[in-house]
Order: sequence, then C-alpha cells, then structure tokens
Amino acid sequence: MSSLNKGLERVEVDLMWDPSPAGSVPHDLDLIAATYTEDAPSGAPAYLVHFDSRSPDGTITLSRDSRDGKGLGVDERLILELDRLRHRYVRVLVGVAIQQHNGRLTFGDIARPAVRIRNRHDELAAVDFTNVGEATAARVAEFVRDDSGAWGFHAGVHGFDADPTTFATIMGS
Ligand SMILES: [Ca+2]
Repeated sequence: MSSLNKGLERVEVDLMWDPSPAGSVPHDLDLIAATYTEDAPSGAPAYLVHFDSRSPDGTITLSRDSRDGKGLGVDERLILELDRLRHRYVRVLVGVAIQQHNGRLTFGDIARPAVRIRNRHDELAAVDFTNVGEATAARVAEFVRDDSGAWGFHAGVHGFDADPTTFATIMGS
C-alpha cells in the first residue's frame, strides 16, 4: 500500500560554531544521532552515530567532523536517509554535545553555535542555543515514523546537563 504523504526522505543536519579564542583550549562540539525501535521508542538507543560510531547499515552518516569549529561554513554534518531505515526503527533523535575536557563548558560559553535542519532543499528548522545557554548538551530534532510509515519532524530544543556519553544514553527519555 502506498501513501500520498511520502514524508521526510533525506535530511541533513548542519552544526556550526566559532572557534575558541586563539591560545585557549579548543571548543569541540559533536552531532549525535540516536535511533530507537518500536520495542523501546524512549528507552536505550538501538545505535548511535557520531564521530566515533557508525550506523550498521549506512543510512545515517556523519559526513563532516570538527574538533575545534575552525572550518569555513559547516563544521559537522549528519545525513539521515530516513526513507532507507528499516521499518522497525520508529524514532530518530539528533543532539549536540559539548566535549567536557577542561571544566564545565555550556552553550553560553561557545561562540555562535547554530544548527540548520533541511529535508532536501526545504528548511525544517534553524536552531540557536540562546534558550539553553546553561546546558552542556541539547536535543535539537526529533523524527518519528507515523502509522503509514512516513517520517515527520518535531521541532524543539531541550537542554541537558550531562557529558556527551551520558547524554547519548538519556536523550531519548
Ligand atoms: Ca566534534
């Protein structure tokens, strides 16, 4: 059975930020995608995609990676081929975490952090982090599969006070 509403197909999430001042410790932000199956849609993620972890089937990829925000334009980019995900995956979250190497770093400490979310050429959301300036990590996008199998997008930024590893495990709850 086909659906007239095809839903989201290929989504790109771009993360930009400006480097820390010259001579100071680099600011390293990470894009993280977490997938959830119908058995545990808000439990532990089925798998994570980030700089050190790939998706088993290649449907979600980190195509750009930065440790310091010094790149021109986009620093990190996640590509989510939602229309290729197996049917048992019903929810995908994208978050941004700040590496906590030297004391506590929050979004308020980072110069011009921003996220842009697009489905093909259509912008779904532009995120700044002004409302979560005290957070060390944040959920920035939620994609959910509906009963027809089509993927939809839920906007909203939710701050967390957790290191990247902990954040990745709790961002779906
Ligand atoms: Ca990074």
